[in-house]
Amino acid sequence: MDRRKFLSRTSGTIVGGLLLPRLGIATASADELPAGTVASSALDTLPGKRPLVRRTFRPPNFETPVELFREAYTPNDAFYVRWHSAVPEVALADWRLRIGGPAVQKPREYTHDEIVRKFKRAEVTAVNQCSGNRRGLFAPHVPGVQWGFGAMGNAVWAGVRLKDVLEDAGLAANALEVVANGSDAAMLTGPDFVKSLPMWKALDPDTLLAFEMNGEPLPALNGGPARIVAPGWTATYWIKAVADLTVSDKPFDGFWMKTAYRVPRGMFGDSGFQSQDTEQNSPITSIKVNSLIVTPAPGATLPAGRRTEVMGIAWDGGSGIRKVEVSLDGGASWRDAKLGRDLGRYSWRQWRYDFKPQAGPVTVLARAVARDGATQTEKLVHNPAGYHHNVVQRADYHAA
Ligand SMILES: Nc1nc2c(c(=O)[nH]1)N[C@H]1C(S)=C(S)[C@@H](COP(=O)(O)O)O[C@H]1N2
Ligand SMILES: [Mo]
Repeated sequence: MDRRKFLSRTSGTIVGGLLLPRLGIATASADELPAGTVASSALDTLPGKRPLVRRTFRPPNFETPVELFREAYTPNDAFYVRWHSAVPEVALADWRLRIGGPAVQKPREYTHDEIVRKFKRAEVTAVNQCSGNRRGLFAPHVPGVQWGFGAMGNAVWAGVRLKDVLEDAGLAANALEVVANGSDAAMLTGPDFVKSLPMWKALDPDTLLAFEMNGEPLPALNGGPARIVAPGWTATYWIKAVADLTVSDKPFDGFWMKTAYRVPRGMFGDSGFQSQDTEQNSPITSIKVNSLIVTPAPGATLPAGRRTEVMGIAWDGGSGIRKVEVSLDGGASWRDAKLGRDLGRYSWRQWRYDFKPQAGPVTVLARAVARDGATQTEKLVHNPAGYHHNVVQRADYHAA
């Protein structure tokens, strides 16, 4: 796959709301745009951001240029942006979090001050990756935002445990899901963006109500004043500008749960989200093990006969990275790359591989193996909404 060709390509017009009836999975609706919105891949700026790769302007969908993944933590001003709606702007002083619903004993409302005074600070380093990252690489093409490699980033998220806040409001024995809603309103063309989490994930001590990203207040574009951080799960669950939590005793059946963000049942293993599984499909949940070759950029000229270092990153849905293997002979033999510092099981991990290329074409393959034994796929596992692209990475160079 030639990344330069991909990045310079202009994606087409997105068709809205295509539904595959057999599986009951919405495709374009899953990570989509209203019909008629024109996608483009120009570098462009958003307030407070350095130039990012623009996929759509309204709503703002911008990805991080791959070379920025050289950094262990993705800087806030380079972090990708994905909205289904206009971006809400809420001042921290005006922000409130309402908790209620049929499975809450003491429905109530918190200010930011109350939350930080009452609950212990908590922090997690985690990859935030859009479910549709790399969708633009799918062949055959699938509708939706035509993301390249940059709908992801790694950051230190800080705030309080979602568990502490939920337990303070009193959970009833029949609590099944926590439904999170942000203060963004629905676009004219689509339903309000609302997502639910199973209780076990909402109560996981690593799941946060976060106010900070890399030591700074969350930028509004990335969900300030507060967002859900569900480490290991794709970013669709990381509700931004969160305003409302409903603890429910029934499976939440809003469009973005029931119809969108789904994969054929069993194609990617157990979802871990039983109350949302149907016979045909499951919600997309945890991130699949993956890697990325960051430098040198594909297409670069390498110095023949001299030491060259390939650098990349690898991550998964929270088991951690066991090893990254590199092949220089088309997959006939593999050698371990050197892993960088372990920044935590939800973080990505840097890796490096040294070699002396011989003059001529050079192809580098990279594949990560997670601690749970999972590895990347050799061929794309095609699915209607374009999720979980974790094909073994390939970069083509020329040595001279
Ligand atoms: N309120 C709200 N939260 C949201 C969304 C949204 O449209 N509205 N999009 C979700 C999706 S699909 C993704 S990929 C992430 C993107 O997070 P980021 O913009 O901080 O990179 O936010 C998630 N949280
Ligand atoms: Mo997403």
